[in-house]
Amino acid sequence: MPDSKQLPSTKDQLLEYLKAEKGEWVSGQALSGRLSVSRSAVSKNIQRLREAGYVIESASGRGYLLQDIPDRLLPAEIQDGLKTGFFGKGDIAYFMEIDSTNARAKDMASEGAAEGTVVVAEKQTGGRGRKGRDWFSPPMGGIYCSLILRPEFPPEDGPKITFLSAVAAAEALGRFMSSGLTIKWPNDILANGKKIAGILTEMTSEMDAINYVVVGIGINVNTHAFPGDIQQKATSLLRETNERFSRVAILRAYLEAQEKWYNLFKKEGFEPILEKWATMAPIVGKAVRIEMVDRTIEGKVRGIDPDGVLIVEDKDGAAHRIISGDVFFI
Ligand code: BT5
Repeated sequence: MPDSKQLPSTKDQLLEYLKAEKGEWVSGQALSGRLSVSRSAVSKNIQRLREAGYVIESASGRGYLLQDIPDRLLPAEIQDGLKTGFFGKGDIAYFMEIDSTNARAKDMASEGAAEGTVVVAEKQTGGRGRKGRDWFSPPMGGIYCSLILRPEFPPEDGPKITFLSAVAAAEALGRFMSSGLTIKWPNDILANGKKIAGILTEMTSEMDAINYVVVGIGINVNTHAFPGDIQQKATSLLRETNERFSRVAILRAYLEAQEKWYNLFKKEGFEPILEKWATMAPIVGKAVRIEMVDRTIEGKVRGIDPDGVLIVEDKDGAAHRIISGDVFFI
């Protein structure tokens, strides 16, 4: 598997040269000279780029011209201009179709994949939410991405990564949609009250140390329509703004924000994350119903404790500490 220390492949270098020419023709001879490979290796790699969706014209006597870059979450596109130190800088495993990027990332993490490794797919056939629920993952409409973390903090801090990721995702989306974004405890990003992104954090740990955390995020970007059961509660950037967006640009923004908040967490702890989270998650004082695995309670949210636990007071005045569940505003 390629890592950040390996030289870029001939295909990636070729792409870099074509991009640098910004719409100008480049001769096959010039490319073969610059890359120190044969003319036939140039044409073979041009073919591979075309198969990946790049539109490259060729004409005898003129050479090659990069006409269009596909709207795909290709590793070379994600890394082009990515302003992170390690998230997405090493391995990016790319799939046209996969069951679940989280499942793949967990396999890779258990085989030793480094922190910052990213798994992306254009489509998921078994995209998952919490408690085994489905995540609607149509081709090219959204971003389906999982990120491997290896934090050196105790397992009880693991769930805080969900808060951190929600803040990062909301901040990143805020660069593309200026208002209407909120966070719903603990893992939903809403746009004007409808779900635009969801986060699934999965972790394996020993008694006193985390082995790895996989943060899976699904963001609805250019999705036009949703199936019946989620039609009323799901939305996308396209539906909210009537504009199509570059999924690569959004993914880059998310990786950058995720790394920024992760570094802050490591340096200053959970407080600044929770503070930011609270400004984006209007829940305190709200009447809610919370459905948990074993029970449902109704009451008023009194606050969030310093660990992100929701404090809900029921009609008899009893306070409940809720670690995970589904919130419904009533
Ligand atoms: C989540 O679960 O919101 C976490 C979703 C995480 C998906 C990502 S995609 C990349 C990575 N690989 C995976 O396999 N998963 C992660 P939860 O809070 O349980 O919400 C699930 C519920 O949201 C479903 O039961 C539906 O009601 C609704 N839903 C399903 N697909 C949706 C979509 N595309 N947009 C909005 N809502 C959706």
